[in-house]
Amino acid sequence: MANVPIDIAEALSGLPFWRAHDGDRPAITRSLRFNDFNAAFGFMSRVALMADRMDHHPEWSNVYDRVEVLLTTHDAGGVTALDVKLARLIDEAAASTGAKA
Ligand code: H2B
Repeated sequence: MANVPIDIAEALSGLPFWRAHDGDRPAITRSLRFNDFNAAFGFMSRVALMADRMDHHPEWSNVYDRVEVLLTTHDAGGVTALDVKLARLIDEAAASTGAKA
């Protein structure tokens, strides 16, 4: 079952661009920077379509060329395989949209 919390360190072991959220709840985060707003928003548009198809949605924010992403599974109260799957898709979208970090 995909909706069961997993160990965050284990989840992060296969996700070199991600780190543990330093906050009040279990989550993983990635900070990204792009060439400009157009690239950042293009990335967000791609991810939005994938996330909605998965019915699994990021918490994120954008300031010009930067995007901050936080993934957690609200229903499960932790990080699950769904977050790892979405993180991988985000990494692919980031690479193909010219993410710098
Ligand atoms: N996204 C995330 N990140 N966690 C959830 O628990 C979640 C979601 N639940 N997207 C979904 C939608 C749920 O609220 C709907 C009703 O399926």
